[in-house]
Amino acid sequence: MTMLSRFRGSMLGSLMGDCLGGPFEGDAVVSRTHLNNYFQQLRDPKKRLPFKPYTDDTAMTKSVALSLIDNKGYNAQDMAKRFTKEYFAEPKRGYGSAVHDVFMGLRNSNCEDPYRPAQRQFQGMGSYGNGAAMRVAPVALMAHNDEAAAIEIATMQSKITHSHKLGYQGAVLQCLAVRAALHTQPDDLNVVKFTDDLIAKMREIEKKDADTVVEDVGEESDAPWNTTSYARRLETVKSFLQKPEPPPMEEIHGLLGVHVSALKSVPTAIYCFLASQKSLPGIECNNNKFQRCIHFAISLGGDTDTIAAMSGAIAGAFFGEEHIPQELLRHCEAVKNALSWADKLCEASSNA
Ligand code: 8NA
Ligand code: MG
Ligand code: MG
Ligand code: MG
Repeated sequence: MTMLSRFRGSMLGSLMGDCLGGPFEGDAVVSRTHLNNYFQQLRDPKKRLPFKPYTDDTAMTKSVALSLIDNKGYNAQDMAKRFTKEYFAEPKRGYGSAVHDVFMGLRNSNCEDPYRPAQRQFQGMGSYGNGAAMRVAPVALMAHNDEAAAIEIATMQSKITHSHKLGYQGAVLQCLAVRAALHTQPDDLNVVKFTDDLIAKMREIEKKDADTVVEDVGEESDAPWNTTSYARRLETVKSFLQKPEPPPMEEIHGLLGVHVSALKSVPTAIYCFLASQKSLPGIECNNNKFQRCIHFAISLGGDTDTIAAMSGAIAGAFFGEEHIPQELLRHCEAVKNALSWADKLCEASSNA
């Protein structure tokens, strides 16, 4: 499989998760029967169905991709300007409720300090939403040859909107997962080793960030900053993968989460990708593992578009364009655009 096929797979996977997951965003429960019917209808060539628009996940991914391409690397001010322009051109793409203030601040200051408005969010705490992680896949593609650069750019692009440690660390984890998928041969995937490698990397990153640790008051509280460690969440992912069957939904919700916070969605997206390597009870997918991954992510409910977009970006990078069902893609908005971002990122990254 070529790197270009993986780049295209990742951009299409992210787009598809966003478009197909969108109709379920915010649903606490998604019926298995309903979801199987949904996918069956989408795959039926005779069915005429409403077109599935993309949301903020893809709108922001587009800005990250085009900024990296046109600047041949990271340029904070340019990226901030693109986020702002995109938002004010189409503010109704389903953005998070607080991020509007960042775009207002960026527009009013003409992006003079592209990090300043984000630092003011939530009384100076910064946002820990998953908005920086959901858009990070192009960084993994652009910096696929350079892990240190990938971590640095993933962090800095986050801080334009998400300055809370859990916001930018979540983006770094998602970026590392896409990079790992790009570099894993399909026959060589060991789901436990894949998770262990991410745990080791996140331990290292969390250690370096330890000066900004927020007091850990245990697993029980609902506030996401209380379980501050991505490495710990990934340990849970590993324990789930070691069971013969996925745990009950309540356990996935309780221990990983399906929330708009990065901590309670990025490890979940990684779990969806890894768990879908095997058949999953109640998920009908014509034995297509890529489809299984998107389908499983949506079946968890909650922030469905974003979790499916993140797991789709990882799965697409792993399986490549060839494994993404055309019958599903035809329902998604902006497929040609996503392919052009992938092609240009591939060219730009090989010249980097
Ligand atoms: P964000 O920065 O507004 O964060 C998302 C939410 O997380 C906030 O609105 C808060 O509720 C909460 N939050 C974040 N940081 C803090 C904090 N420090 N203290 C207390 N609460 C906090 O936006 P974002 O870009 O991170 O959001 C991404 C999500 O928004 C994605 O799921 C995306 O699809 C979209 N989204 C849209 C809808 C919709 O109605 N269409 C619903 C949920 C999410
Ligand atoms: Mg969406
Ligand atoms: Mg969205
Ligand atoms: Mg969402």
